[in-house]
Amino acid sequence: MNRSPKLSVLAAAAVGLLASGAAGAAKWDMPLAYPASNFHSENAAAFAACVGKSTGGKLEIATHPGGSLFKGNEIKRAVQTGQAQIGERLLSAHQNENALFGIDSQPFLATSFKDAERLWEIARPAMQKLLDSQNLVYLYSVPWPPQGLYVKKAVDSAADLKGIKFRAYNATTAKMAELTGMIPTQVEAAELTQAFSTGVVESMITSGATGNDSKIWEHVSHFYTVDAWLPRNTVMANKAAWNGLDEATRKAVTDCAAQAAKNGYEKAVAYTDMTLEGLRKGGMTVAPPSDKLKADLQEVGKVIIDEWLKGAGPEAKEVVDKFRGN
Ligand code: PCA
Repeated sequence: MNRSPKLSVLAAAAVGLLASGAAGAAKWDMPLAYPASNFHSENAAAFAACVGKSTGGKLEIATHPGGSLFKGNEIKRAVQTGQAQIGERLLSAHQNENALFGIDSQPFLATSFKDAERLWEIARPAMQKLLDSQNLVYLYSVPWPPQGLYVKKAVDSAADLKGIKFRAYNATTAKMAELTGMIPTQVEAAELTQAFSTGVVESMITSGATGNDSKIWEHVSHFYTVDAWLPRNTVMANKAAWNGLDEATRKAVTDCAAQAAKNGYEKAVAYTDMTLEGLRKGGMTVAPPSDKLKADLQEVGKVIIDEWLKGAGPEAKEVVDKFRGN
């Protein structure tokens, strides 16, 4: 009761020391938006294990898959503000903050794994700088398999899509829906099953992996391998949390991150055919789009990318020019 202010300051300092561990051990929370069994989440768990092991427990990272700690659309802000020290996010969903975040989701710009990697390598310095300006430290990034179209019936052209309720996950998917006469609603992957079961949405553009994650064959019948783009999940840390690590720990994290980028890429490639097979096993028709459907989507895609470029800053334009070899 009579504790002098000086003593309570000392006590608080002692508590602070205990919380961060006398030997400087730290515990980080890593929110993930996708289910534990998803390859990105498995990869993140392996990354966390790698960090724990190579730092001898000096930094322990606890992953929280399925949007259990923060929902997909909350993760970036949570890491920026330090509510979580590290997290994984589909950055293209933040294109409204800066056009550069949408670079990986421009229709038919990079449609193969190789091109998606090349595009990302070109974009990376600008992306790292942008994240840094937002209090975020870039650690690694992994592509999703190519994006295709899920529908409840056979479709031969964009005209067949008119009036369909469509699940969007970023600006490009929403715009694609609008321009083909569909009605877009933003839905996080964790809420997909519910959105399809309640009829809130009936179609989407995403990977075979996400279709498998949500047993989508219970709701739709066709998957067209449009290969529209390969969006990415990016793992980033809060800058203050990062600066609080000693040099050796940072090196361990960076090394584990490089390994995770490599492993994640390989998993994404392997999951492409595996998950399409999963859709077939679920009873779905998996087929390439008709020439007409592909041409229609490419036409719409051109409108989207041209508009995006108009609103983009010089960095994004430079990346695209370099990628296109201009
Ligand atoms: N799955 C994520 C983004 C892209 C993908 O393949 C999703 O549908 O939310």
